[in-house]
Amino acid sequence: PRRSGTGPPATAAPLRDCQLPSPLLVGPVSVHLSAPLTLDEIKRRNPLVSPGGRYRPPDCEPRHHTAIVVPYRNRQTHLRALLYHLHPFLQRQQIHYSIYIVQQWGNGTFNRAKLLNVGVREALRDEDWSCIFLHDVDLLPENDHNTYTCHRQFPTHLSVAMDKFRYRLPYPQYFGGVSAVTPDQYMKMNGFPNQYWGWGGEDDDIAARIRLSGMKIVRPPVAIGHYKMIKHKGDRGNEQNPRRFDLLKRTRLNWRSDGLNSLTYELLSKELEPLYTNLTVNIGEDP
Ligand code: UD2
Ligand code: MN
Repeated sequence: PRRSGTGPPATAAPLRDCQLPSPLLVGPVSVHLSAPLTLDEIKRRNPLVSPGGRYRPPDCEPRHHTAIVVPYRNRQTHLRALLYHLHPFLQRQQIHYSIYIVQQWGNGTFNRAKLLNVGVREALRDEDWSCIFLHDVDLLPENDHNTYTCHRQFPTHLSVAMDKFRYRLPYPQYFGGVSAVTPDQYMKMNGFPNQYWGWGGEDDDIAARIRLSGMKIVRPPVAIGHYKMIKHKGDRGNEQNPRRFDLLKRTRLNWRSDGLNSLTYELLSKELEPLYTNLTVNIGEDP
């Protein structure tokens, strides 16, 4: 019988560990972006996803437990495209997972890194995740051999080859797009900066923290880390942050005092939607 919920089964026989690699993988997939489906249709295509956007392989014991955290505001069509692609993608990888959409409340300047901090903290309240993914809403993975799991020792950067950068890494320290940390790695680097309001810089700050806390970045092969970014303009409320260069000069001085250990926010609501957990959060305003 299929176990329900996330706790250990009461009477069911233990499941065998999922095979490695997953026999369900197909490799490269073509990602088409025309006319994303409605949420109802996406749910119908993913019948085994339970409220909150949670999933566990039904007939084997998963080896990986991954929370996907998406910083978000006002990107409905991108969100639908992401859910449409990511649910089947993760199920083919036979991972136990959950998708968290961390929605910034209000019209203040957007703060991606702070939303990611909130997502990590809230996700870890739910479950002892072995891996946490930090995922832009507009990036769609194009090869399911790019597994959504963590490296034991070091943070991972997954989106190494995007169509927007002609399928190359734009610069060696680049850490934007899609990345992953274990809870231990996250604590070691004191999480992410809270002070980057507006577009840019926060991903470079995160890359610097990794180095400063004695770790390095690992990456999948370029042939596998392919992503499509849905084309978009800059959002209102997320204008380029003119202070990003000054902030980046201070990462070395600030990373120990700004981050996970200085995070404050107000969780306004948490809803278990059919395809994702929606966290609406007041993260304050650019002072
Ligand atoms: C790049 C990086 C991204 C981040 C950003 C600078 C890539 C592929 N990604 O993205 O990781 O470092 O630069 O901050 O290079 N968002 C909303 N609503 C908004 C604004 C942003 O949901 O109004 C979220 C959404 O998940 C989006 C992400 O923030 O994907 C990054 O913002 P972007 O897509 O506008 O920036 P982009 O594509 O230059
Ligand atoms: Mn983008």
